Amino acid sequence: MQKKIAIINDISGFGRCSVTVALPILSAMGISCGVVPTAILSNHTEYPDYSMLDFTPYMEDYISKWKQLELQFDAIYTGFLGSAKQIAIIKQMLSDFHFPHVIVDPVMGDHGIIYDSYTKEMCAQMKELVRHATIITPNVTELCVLTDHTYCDNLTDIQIQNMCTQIAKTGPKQIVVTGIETEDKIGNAIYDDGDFEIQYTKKILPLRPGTGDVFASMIAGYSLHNTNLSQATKKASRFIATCLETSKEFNIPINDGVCFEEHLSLLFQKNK
Ligand code: PXL
Repeated sequence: MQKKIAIINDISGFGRCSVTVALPILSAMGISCGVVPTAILSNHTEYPDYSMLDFTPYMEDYISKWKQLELQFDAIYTGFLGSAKQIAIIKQMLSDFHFPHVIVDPVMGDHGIIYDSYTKEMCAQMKELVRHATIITPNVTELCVLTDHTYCDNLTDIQIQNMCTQIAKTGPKQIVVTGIETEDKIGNAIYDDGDFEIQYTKKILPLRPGTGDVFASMIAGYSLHNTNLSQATKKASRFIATCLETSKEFNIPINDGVCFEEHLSLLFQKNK
């Protein structure tokens, strides 16, 4: 049976992030996708300028139609949120529908810096949403926000494990912490219901916006294919490494994100 996922994320018109990443990746993985937009932007916020329409006022009506249609999903996957009220709307959606898998990518910032459009209130609300998740995929910056730690780019393995344990006590039993940087390697920490490991791979520079969206989309997809979290993380980071090599080879500007289109066939169903 084909699996179905509800993607709650922004539409950034340009720059390969959020919905323009999640839709192709999850579709290639053989999953049927529905989309609830949280905001519509001309381009993502890492470019020097952007315009943004907050979709909050339309979301409740939009979701109520899905309810009327009695749509059912195997999973919900949330990413970039455009306002604090959206969290309340999404929490309501969680109780109105039954989602066996709740994947929350707590998009708030990167490299110690919170994105321009994320207020303190939104970060606080994100912590609340995370409590309802089955899987979360924070980067190190987001891990620090979620656990009330000052940002630090050289956390020890034990610190990361303790922070995961702290979050797991509040809800999500599966956590992947992305973007753990050493000089020449990049790591993902996997916390899976008490088990903990860190997988390191070669760092392929430059790092690019939208990488976290490729990663979280694949983790969402693999959770629906019942791939264990450690294997899913390995496969996602291998795929991203391949795409980053191509991005470099094609001279894709950094802000234009991860060039994944050339490699989508690697995700087709035979590989699931
Ligand atoms: O990739 C994360 C992301 C999602 N959505 C918007 C963003 C970013 C990162 O910059 O700006 C609008």
